[in-house]
Amino acid sequence: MTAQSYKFPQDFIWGASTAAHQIEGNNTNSDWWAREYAPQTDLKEPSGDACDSYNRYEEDIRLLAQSGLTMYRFSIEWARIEPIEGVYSRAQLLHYRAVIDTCHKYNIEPMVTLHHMTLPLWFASQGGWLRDDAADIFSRYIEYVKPILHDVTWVCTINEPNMVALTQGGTEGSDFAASSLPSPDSIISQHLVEAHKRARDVLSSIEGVKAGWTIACQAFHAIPGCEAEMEAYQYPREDYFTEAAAGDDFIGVQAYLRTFIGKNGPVPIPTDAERTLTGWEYFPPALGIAVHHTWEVGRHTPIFVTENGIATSDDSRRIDYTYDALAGLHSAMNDGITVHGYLHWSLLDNYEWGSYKPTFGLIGWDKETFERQPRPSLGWLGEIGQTGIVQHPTR
Ligand code: IFM
Repeated sequence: MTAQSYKFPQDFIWGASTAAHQIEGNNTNSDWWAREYAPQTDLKEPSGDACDSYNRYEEDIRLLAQSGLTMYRFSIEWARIEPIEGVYSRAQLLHYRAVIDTCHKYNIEPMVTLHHMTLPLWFASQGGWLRDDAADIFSRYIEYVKPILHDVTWVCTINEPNMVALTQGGTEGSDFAASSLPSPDSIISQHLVEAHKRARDVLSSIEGVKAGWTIACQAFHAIPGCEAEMEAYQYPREDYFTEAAAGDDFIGVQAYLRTFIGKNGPVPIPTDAERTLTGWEYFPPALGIAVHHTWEVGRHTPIFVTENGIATSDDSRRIDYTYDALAGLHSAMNDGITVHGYLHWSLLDNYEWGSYKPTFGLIGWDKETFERQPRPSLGWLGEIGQTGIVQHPTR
């Protein structure tokens, strides 16, 4: 039996995502760096040089372009731009402008994230998102960055605000989400929504810009009879943030896994279920489910899949997972949902918040030399980027 192939619209955008702290290396003025190198750190390993993408970004963008993909989502690191409160680095700003220019040089459309998990250490030490003036401080940073975004269309204000609120401002570790999610801090949640709206206002003066934020979607399922418990669990951890994004230019959906909710909250993953290297259940339909849910809760705001992927040491499993996830996405679009594009997490094996073991990359790299090692999944996805046709190589 041959597997089905799926044709996506001509103007559908295909690409891959990364985030600064997870690939650049030496993000020394951030809260994460301080946590990683604290004497009693709770993390398995520090980020160190990461994959040195701070210096090697051109090679990374070139590999992405050569594969056939046409969009690169990366983040600007606030801790580099404003290492001390009120002290801005012109050189760092120009570094990120060079990354945008490099995207254009290779005909790659950039999608720029302004905040992806890590904070400047000074801001985090003063309470971070708990501060009453957090939105003022964040919008001041965006005012500074705005001039380099003059020809960028797609901008994400804050990555996974729901995870930031759950982790009291960004203390997620690599085992996170393998079990139950902590309770979100409601003050942080409110301040994040305020910061997002203020950021959108600042960005709105850029002609043609499309701004949104990107939400970690869990594909929640209720155990029969526990629908009310599921709603109570899901609302502050996800839907609150999706509702706040209704009417934006787009909502970023980031989906990897599903979570069952019973009478007492999340139900453990069955012991015989296949797990990925993050400990999450292998569940590709999560993407289609999350897209449907976000479309409803976000009151039909257009969607962009800004992250989806799998941590695995078996690249053929990455293709299996992505093929099945894309089948769900295709079906959601056939149901009338507007989706602009799909960005795979991740372009490169990345620092997965405390560990390098969960490998998400379409590209691996040598730990000693940083030599890039593109995997077959990069070529496979790149071809989809060119043809819009999703086919499995062996099924
Ligand atoms: O690596 C993370 C990313 O930083 C945010 N979304 C989920 C990814 C995989 O865990």
